[in-house]
Amino acid sequence: MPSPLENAVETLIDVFHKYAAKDGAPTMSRSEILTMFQKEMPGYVSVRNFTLMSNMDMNNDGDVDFLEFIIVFSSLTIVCNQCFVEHLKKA
Ligand SMILES: [Ca+2]
Repeated sequence: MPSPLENAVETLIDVFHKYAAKDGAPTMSRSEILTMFQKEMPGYVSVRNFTLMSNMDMNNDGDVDFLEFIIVFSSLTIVCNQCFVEHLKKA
């Protein structure tokens, strides 16, 4: 049985390929990214995330590959951890 951390890694891979596969390419288009955020992260869909989304395509080739996807979600995890730590300090 996979551990929670193993599940987290597998989930990132599964989610990327679930949405990247919609148009048959191994990358995510802008519309696939938007659909992913709306379906997988409805609590995170905001102006900030749309800005984040527009920055996901780091090499400006029009699509988001797996490396770009992982870099963004690593950054998002760092920000969420900072919020979590600040919340713990106030508690
Ligand atoms: Ca790209």
